[in-house]
Amino acid sequence: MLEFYYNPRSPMARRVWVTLLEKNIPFEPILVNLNGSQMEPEFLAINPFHHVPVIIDDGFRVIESLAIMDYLEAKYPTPEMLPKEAQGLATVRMVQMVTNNELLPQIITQLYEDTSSPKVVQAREHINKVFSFLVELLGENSYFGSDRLTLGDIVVGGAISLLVQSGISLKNYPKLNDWLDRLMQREAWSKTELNQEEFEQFKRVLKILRDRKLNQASSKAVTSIT
Ligand SMILES: N[C@@H](CCC(=O)N[C@@H](CS)C(=O)NCC(=O)O)C(=O)O
Repeated sequence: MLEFYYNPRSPMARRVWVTLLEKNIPFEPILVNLNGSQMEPEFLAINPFHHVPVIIDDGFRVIESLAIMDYLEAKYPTPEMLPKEAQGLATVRMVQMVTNNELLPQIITQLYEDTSSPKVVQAREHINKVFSFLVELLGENSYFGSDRLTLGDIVVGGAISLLVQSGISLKNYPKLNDWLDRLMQREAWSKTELNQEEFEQFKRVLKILRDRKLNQASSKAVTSIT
């Protein structure tokens, strides 16, 4: 059976988790505690970059959430979640890339900086720009790039639900608000949504991981100039 290495508080793992549930693919969940066990040799042999999610399917290992989702779509094509026609496909890819490149970095600022700091003000402006762009992309469709759920919805849905939990409102974006409600009514989404306590845990773990990354980057910089 397909093995799914995950942590329930990882937004990247949630993308894959929701895809597995929406496609009704049987899987064995393997919990990776992100408290250091991702650095153990056994897990590093599976993913040398110490990240969840990872899947192993028929002996084939896939890392990187977007690559895993593409793999699942190709191997388990029903229900179809990646439109084949040009505009639908491009829309899904735009949504995925804009989420990773424009939205996720702002979420980090939004979560950890003081709400009155200029960084948060800038982050909110950028988030609003992304929201307006998403409304345009959604158009009259129920989902991004299609009238059925797509891999674009899964990626941006996870990010926007985190933003809403962190206090960002969609009230100025009624179409986006309705779209998020549609997602959250689906079983795969309610099952994988964090409750408030889990959300606070997620923030603590993310802060530890982020500080560790920043420390590694600064000690590398010191080594390279000494
Ligand atoms: N680009 C990767 C990022 C995965 C990622 O950042 N995973 C985090 C959890 S959300 C993780 O496992 N962090 C553990 C660590 O950095 O040691 C993907 O999309 O799969």
